[in-house]
Parts: sequence; C-alpha cells; structure tokens
Amino acid sequence: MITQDKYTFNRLVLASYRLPFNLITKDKQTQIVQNSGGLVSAILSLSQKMDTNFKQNFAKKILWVGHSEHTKKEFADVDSDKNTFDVYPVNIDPKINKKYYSGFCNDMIWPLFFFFSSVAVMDESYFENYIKANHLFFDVIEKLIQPDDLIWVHDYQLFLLPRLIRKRFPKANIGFFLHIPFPSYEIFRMMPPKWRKEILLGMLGADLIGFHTNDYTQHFLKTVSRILGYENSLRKIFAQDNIIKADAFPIGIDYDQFSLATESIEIEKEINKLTDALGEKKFIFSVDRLDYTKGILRRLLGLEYFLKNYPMWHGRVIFNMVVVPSRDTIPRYQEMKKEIEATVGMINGKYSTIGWRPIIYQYKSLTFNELVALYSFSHVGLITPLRDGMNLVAKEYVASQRHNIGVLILSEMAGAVAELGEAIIVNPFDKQEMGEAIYKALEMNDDERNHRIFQMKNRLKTYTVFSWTNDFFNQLQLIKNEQKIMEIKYINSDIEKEILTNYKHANNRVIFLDYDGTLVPLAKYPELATPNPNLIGQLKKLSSDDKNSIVIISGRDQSFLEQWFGDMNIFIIAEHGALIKKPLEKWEYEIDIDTGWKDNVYPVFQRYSDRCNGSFIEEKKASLAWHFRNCDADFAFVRSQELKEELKEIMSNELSLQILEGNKVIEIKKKGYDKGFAAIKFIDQKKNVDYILAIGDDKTDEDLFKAMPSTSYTIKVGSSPSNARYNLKYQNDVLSLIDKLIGESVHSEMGE
Ligand code: GDG
Repeated sequence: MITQDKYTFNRLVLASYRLPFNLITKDKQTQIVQNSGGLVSAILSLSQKMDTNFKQNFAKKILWVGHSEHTKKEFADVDSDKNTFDVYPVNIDPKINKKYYSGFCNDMIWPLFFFFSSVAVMDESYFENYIKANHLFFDVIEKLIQPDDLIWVHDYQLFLLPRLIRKRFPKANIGFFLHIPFPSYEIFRMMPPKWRKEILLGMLGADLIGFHTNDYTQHFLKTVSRILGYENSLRKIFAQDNIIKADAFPIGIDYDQFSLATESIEIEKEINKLTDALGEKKFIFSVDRLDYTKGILRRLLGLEYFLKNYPMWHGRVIFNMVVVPSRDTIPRYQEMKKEIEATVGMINGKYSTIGWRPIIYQYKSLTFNELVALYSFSHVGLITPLRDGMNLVAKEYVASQRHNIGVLILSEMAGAVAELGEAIIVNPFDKQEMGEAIYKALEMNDDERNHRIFQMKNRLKTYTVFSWTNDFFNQLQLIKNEQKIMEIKYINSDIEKEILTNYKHANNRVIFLDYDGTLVPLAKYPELATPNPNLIGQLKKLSSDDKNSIVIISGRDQSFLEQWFGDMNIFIIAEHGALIKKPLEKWEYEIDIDTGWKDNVYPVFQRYSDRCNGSFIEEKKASLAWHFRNCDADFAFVRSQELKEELKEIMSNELSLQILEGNKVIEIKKKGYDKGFAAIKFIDQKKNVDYILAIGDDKTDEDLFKAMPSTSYTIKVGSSPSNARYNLKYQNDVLSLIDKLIGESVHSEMGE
C-alpha cells in the first residue's frame, strides 16, 4: 500500500487531448455527456473523489485543460457538478485538428506505437500541425499556471507540451504519463529524425515520465540513450541540464466503484433482465472501442475455432460482443467495422439454429450500469487485444465479479497481464489457443474460478487509481527534491562570485582543465575535436597572468596536445598523468614506461574491434584504449563487459596493469598513476598554491576531484552525480567561466 504523503504542490492541473465531458444539444437542451476511453475513466474517478483521497494535499478543484469546440462559459452554464474541477477548453481550428489529431496522432503515432508500423502515415504537414496544436494547449496553460502547481500532462497527443512549459517556466512541476505502449527503439526510429528528437525532448521537459509497464520504460530509456545520447542509472536520465525520472506506474481502477455497484438495486435489475433473456446459457462477454489494436477480428476467429471443435457447447453458450463507436469517420476504422460485421454474419450463418445464435453483436455505448451488469453476469470475459498499454476493461471485469464466477481470458499483449496472472493467458494471434481457452474457461470448476478471481481482486484492491496517482505524485516529489539538491551544486551567481573573488585575491593559482567534453564538445572521433581560435585565444590570455599555472590534464596522447598547446605558456599532463610538459620545455615521463604488456593486450583489443562495428583502438605511449562511442550502444556495452572479463584474466598474470573506464572507452595502463595522482604531484612541486580550480566531465576526472584539497573549486560538467563540489550544466558554460576569470585577471592587473 502506498502511503499518502504531503506534497509541496498546491493545485493539480491536468492536460489531456480530450476533456472528460462534451456538450451535446438535443431538442434545444444542452447536456453534458461523458466521453469514452480509458484515460477519461481513470482521471474522472480521481477528480470525483479528490476530496476524500487527497484531502490534505491539493486545493480542492482540479483544473482540466483539454480540447473542445465549446467555450469555458458554455461549460460553466451546464456544469451540474461545479465542485469537482474547472475546465479550460482548448479551441483548435478544425483544419489543424484534422491533421493534428486524426493525422499525426491517430494515423501516425497510434499505429507506430502499437507496433503496426506498416500502416503509420508519415506526412510532414501532420507534424507541423502537431506542433501548432501543442502550442495551443500551452497558450491556455501559460495563462493559468501558478508557482506551486503540479501540471500533469497525459498521453501521446501532447508529447511536446512538457518542454514548452519547461522553457517558459523552468521551475514548474511537470509530470507526463503515456497511456499507450512505448515501442522498441527499432520501431521508434522509423520516424524522421527531426520528429523523433522533438518528441523525446518534448517528453523530457517533464520531471517524471510514467509508463504502464517496465518494458515500455526500458524501451524509452534505451531510445533516449540511443537518439539523444543521455545516460541513465536507476531510471534517472541525466540530461544536460536536469535529472529526469522515468518509471512504470501501472494504472489502477476505482475498485470500489465497480465492486459496490454490483450490490446496487439498479444493477440487480439489469442482471435479472439478462437472466430472463438467457436462462441457463453460459455467457461470454467482450467490450472494446472500435480499434484494430483490440484484436476484435482475431477474437472472432478464436470463437469460430471453439464452435468448430467443441460442438457439445452449441446451443449452450452465447457470446456478446459489444463494440463501442470510436474514430469511425476514419476509412480504416470503417473498413474494419464492415469486416467485423461480415465475420459475425459468417459465424452466425454457419452455426445458428432456429432457437440459438452464437454471437450477439452490438455496436453501441453502454451505460455504466449496463456495463457492470454484463461484467458481473458473464461467465467468461474475453479480452484479447493485439497490443494494449494497460487495458482497464480486464481490471474492471475482475472487480465486478460479485460471486466470483467469471473467468478472465486475457491477451498476453495487454499491459494488465503483469498484474492479472491468474487469468487464462492467451496469444491473441493464435486462434487455436483462444478457442481452447474458451473451452477451458467454460469447463472450469467453481473452486478454481473463485480462487483465481479472489487473487486478482486482492491485487486490484490494493493498487487502485488513487494509489496510482499517489505513487506518481510521490515520485514526482522525490525527483523534485533530488533536483533541488542538485540545484545547490549548480554554479549560481553567488557561487560564481565566490570563485571569482577568491581567484582575484589569490597569488599562486593552479587551474586544471580537462580537454574533451570540457574545453571542446565531445566528437565522434577524437581527431575531430580540435580547439577553435577562440579557445586558443582564451587560454593564451588566461596563461598570460603570472599568477596562473594553467594545466591541461587529459587522457589524450602527447602528440595531439603538443600540436595544439605545445608552444603556449601552459603545462600539459597527457595520458592521465603518464607524461608532463612544462611550458616551452620537453616532455618528461612521470612513470617508468614499460610497454611489454601491450603485445599481449593489443591482439585482444583487435579482436574486439573486429567484433564490434564502429569501435577502434587508440595506441598511446603508456596505454591502449578501445573506443566504442560510435557503436550500437547496447551491443558495445555487452562487448565492453566481455572485454573487461578477458582483460582481467590477462591482468592476473600482469599484476601491474589497471583498467580505466572513461566515457565510452576502456583503457588499459600501468597502475600507480591517474589524473588525481598527477595533479597532487604538480601542486606539491609548485608549493604555496593558494587557489585551485579543477574542471572536467569524464569518469576519469573523478580521480582528480577526489584528490583535490577540500578548499579547491572542483567542477563537473553535466548533471550527473560526481565527487566534484559543483556542477556546470553545459560545456559552453566552462568557456564563459574562463572569460570571467580572464576579466578578473585584467582588473587586478589594472589595480582595481
Ligand atoms: C487507453 C489505452 C489504457 C468502454 N466502453 C464503454 C465504457 N468504456 C470504458 C471502460 C474502460 C475504458 O472505457 C476503456 O479503457 P481501456 O483501458 O480498456 O482502453 P483505451 O480506451 O484504449 O485506453 C489503454 C488506458 O488508456 C488507460 O491508461 O489502459 O491501454 O489504450 O474504463 O469501462 N464505459 C461505459 N460504456 C461503454 O460503452 N460506461
């Protein structure tokens, strides 16, 4: 059970494509009607019971931003239950909406994310309108947002919205939840590069990103790492300027709403009607929105297999298939509807008798009472989507089992399967398995039915829609707290002032600067990361101050560093401390260079280069490095682990060797020196150093940060955790800091 904590959020602002209600005018009377769909069902329960479930936490009313053709005033005029939430309609021009919603959302993302990639339509104008529509949502939110609001953005129609909010309100509390599956990287990458990057960056505008299952979360983390290059650890993504959490939050239902409803008089009446109509016949039930992901046609084939192979059940069982109208203005959906109806006709034509028809097909919406009565009355719930984010129908079916007689047959492709393991699990593409599952369900004894439903009920009771929400909000609060701790480490104007003031007053300063990722951005190949004239100019100016010793401390080899910095008034420490060069002097070895070991290691590195496309070996004076920055990340990771294992074996004979892990590089070198060791030695030789600044971005810079005296200013570039005292978000920030140091040098020279 998730305990409810006190959040620091004040109001809850929801943003979803659809508002939960629509206004419909009939006989000159305007009525408010509920929209169908999983998201609406879930959030509506939440808003209705906000008062009892989130009493101490939020301001009473939820604010709900969603698309509608109606105005705020029109809603206010007919809203009979004004206490639950305030609606903020987003009006979208029908032309934009067509390309945005019917186009990009339902013709592109929907099929692609449900793994029906062959039917995804990639039209540039769809994406342009997707951007426009997300901006329209932002325009409404911009006007209502307050500092402590929690803005919870829902689903694939609003991928870009979190980032739009973040840009304008950097400190906003933003959650994002995806109700549909997140596809594997291979599917996601089918989108044009610009779209896929925008979508990921859009989502990463949130502080917390939720999915229904662990699989979808993993797909997302991998996709972010492959497309944007952001690393993650324990589901925290280290973007350049923020830490974002991605995790699984399987949506729950309002269990009591269904369970208690089965005891109501209204539902008793509905059940009586069904009993009168069906007598002793067993009853199989399914309900889905009209959609190709729901597996309706395949289900019919499973039923046909059952009818063909188990004739003893003819006349004794009825299958009620309710299809709820949805998106039926889209040609693909219209065709599917026709096909469903033809298949129902075919099966009924083949197996009906004068007194019995196996399938009762209905194309309509049900009232809540009708729905619960059908759930509760049926002996089998046949829920077999080809793919589903979660599938709430399956959960509602279980919660509505008053006498625990129903057997749930559930597709292994539904997210819900993780929590409903006592169902009969089927592959929806396998008609034989489905047919046999129907037979098994109908023949199952009461004890087993009871036991299975009982187990599933217990789970659903515990993790309801309210626990789901609470879990999400708790996690959002935790990541916000973590960001705040990180915020203290980011260099702000006060910290910067201290760094500059102490610099100004110091007389014997040492400034250690890592090269790749610190002075220049990381590049695909090391030789491409060369310093530009501006950087060279900056380093010249900084090193012209007599009080400064500037040290470039890098894993790079001697020749590269010599080429660019050899003629400057700069100290160079190459190969993590193996070699050092004082300004205008010759290189000196800091260690005893014995490279006999390379003969054993090189062939191993060579083998891994051959086995891992895109990787390459860099041979330095005192070390060998295997780079895998340009490889398939997962594959290279596996290979790098294998390589490490193999190297360990070699090292058991060569005890003086050490593995150094850098950013997408594995290096092997002699033990006994690293950047920290080299830097300490440098400081000791200098004597009377009264100011130390050390900046780096790489794992190997951690040795440097750890070794420095606590009064030093150690700075890590990027947002990941580090031994450094402070963090700078971007590599470019290092250059700005250098400019400011130069400014201080100039002022002190002028005696200011
Ligand atoms: C999306 C994801 C995910 C349906 N027909 C009627 C009716 N409903 C209600 C059900 C249920 C909801 O609609 C359908 O939810 P699902 O989860 O089964 O499916 P999607 O609409 O595709 O929902 C899905 C969900 O979002 C939540 O995150 O689980 O994977 O695709 O609550 O009861 N309700 C009434 N009459 C109907 O005719 N009253």
